[in-house]
Amino acid sequence: KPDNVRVSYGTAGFRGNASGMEYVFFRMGMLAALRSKLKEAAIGVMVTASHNPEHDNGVKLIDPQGEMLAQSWESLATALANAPFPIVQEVLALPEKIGTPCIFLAKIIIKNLRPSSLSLSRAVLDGASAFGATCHDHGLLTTPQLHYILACYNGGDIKVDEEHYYQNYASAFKALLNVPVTSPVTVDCANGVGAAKLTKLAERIGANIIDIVVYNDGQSGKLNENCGADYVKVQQRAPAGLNMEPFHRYASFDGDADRLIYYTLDSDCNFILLDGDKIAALFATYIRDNLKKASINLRLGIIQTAYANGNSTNFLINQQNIEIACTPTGVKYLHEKALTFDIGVYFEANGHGTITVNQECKNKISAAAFDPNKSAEERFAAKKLKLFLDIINQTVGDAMCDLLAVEAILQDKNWSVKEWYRIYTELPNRQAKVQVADRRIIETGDAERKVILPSMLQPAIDELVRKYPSGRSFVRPSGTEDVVRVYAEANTQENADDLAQQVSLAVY
Ligand code: NG1
Ligand code: ZN
Repeated sequence: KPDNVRVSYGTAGFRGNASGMEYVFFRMGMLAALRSKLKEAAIGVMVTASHNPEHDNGVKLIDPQGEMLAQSWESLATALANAPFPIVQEVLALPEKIGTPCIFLAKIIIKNLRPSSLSLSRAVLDGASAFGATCHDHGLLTTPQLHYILACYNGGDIKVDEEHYYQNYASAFKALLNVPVTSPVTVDCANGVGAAKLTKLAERIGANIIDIVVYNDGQSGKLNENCGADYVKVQQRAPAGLNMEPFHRYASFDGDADRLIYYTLDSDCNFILLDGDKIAALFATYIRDNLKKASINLRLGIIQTAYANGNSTNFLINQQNIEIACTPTGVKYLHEKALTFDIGVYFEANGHGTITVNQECKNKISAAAFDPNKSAEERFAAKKLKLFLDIINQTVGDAMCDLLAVEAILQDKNWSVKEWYRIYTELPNRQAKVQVADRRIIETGDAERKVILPSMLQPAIDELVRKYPSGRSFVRPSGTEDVVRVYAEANTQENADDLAQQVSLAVY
């Protein structure tokens, strides 16, 4: 462990340049073993740096039901990762000292990808084994597959494997669709793990039901380089080399397949993005409409972050009358908030999101599908809703499941991508990043929409924002990169770009 380096468990665990990070992974193996012991359940360890470049890597822990690591343990993870070596040695000697055999009731599940992943996964396994944990290495998986497998395992299905995932979602999708999807969807898999996995899922569903064309399958291109959901969202352009035709459906995953973005061209060949906000709007309105048709009264909410486009928020509140909540960036916050609704639809604008439904509500919907006191139309809507919710991976945002869900809704509504993107028009926006000496001096409040410290920064941003019609801007320190992120939106692209640049200068 280098003496002068401090790492912290951020938005998505530990992440950074892979070289010299073994000690962090080893210690996270130790921590996973401890947590497994405490919870008397399997804990997941995901080795990935998602959409970051190939030379980066990262590690995050997954709690027993497939949820993110409890926030109270994040500071323990940070403390252990930064502890001086002798302390770690003492902790390692703990089992002998307390005289208990290192028997763990659960397993640690590992996944790996990048060139560095093999040795870093090894470090996790070593750390966990040093505490006597029994480890199950599941090899390559997408992040959401690991969440799913872990939740099933702890639910009692100890034989669960990857194939189980495909069978479950392929059959759920086929049960929902009454006729095949008529036109193909092309999916850029960011040269990541999603390519092989999506190919398998598509095979299980069958090309006669849906034609999924995999692009960027990792055979020639580099992971996340000029492709993938983050590239498409931030650059607002198609992955390099993709030949697009107007109104065809294109989608991008990120490197570990937990983000999904759609896009297309209009008749003038303008690039049209359908991001996480638009997916959330599609899901939420579909659920709301079917709840209404089935005469089921449940509390539906959408959870967004400050990155949600202002017009998506307007559309949902003012035109659709759907309840909205806003949380800080990071799926753990969105997920937690979603659980406070009967049905929660949460999405980050970058395409990471899912739907949560509590069991009682699921039962209510299932019961309505067979309720003799309801009309045939009501029962039909309830059944459709139940089948729709079956194709959602409730543990975490899952690009493959979300793709199937979008495809199913479009098919059911007989919509092309055109009707979908026209539900509202996005305000032009721009994301930028600024390198500063220490990004941690920036503190934010109000779900990251306001800067608290340094105190002069927010008044400066307010003054800049006032100059632009429909202007909005905020800044926050990234939890995964050593940068401050800047977001701006305004009435025109030029103004949004300009505002982002002015605010970047104010940060600098
Ligand atoms: P940071 O680096 O904290 O902005 C990014 C994303 C998050 C989340 C994490 C985890 C944006 C603006 N930020 O976090 O939403 O997805 O990565 O991958 O997209
Ligand atoms: Zn990801």
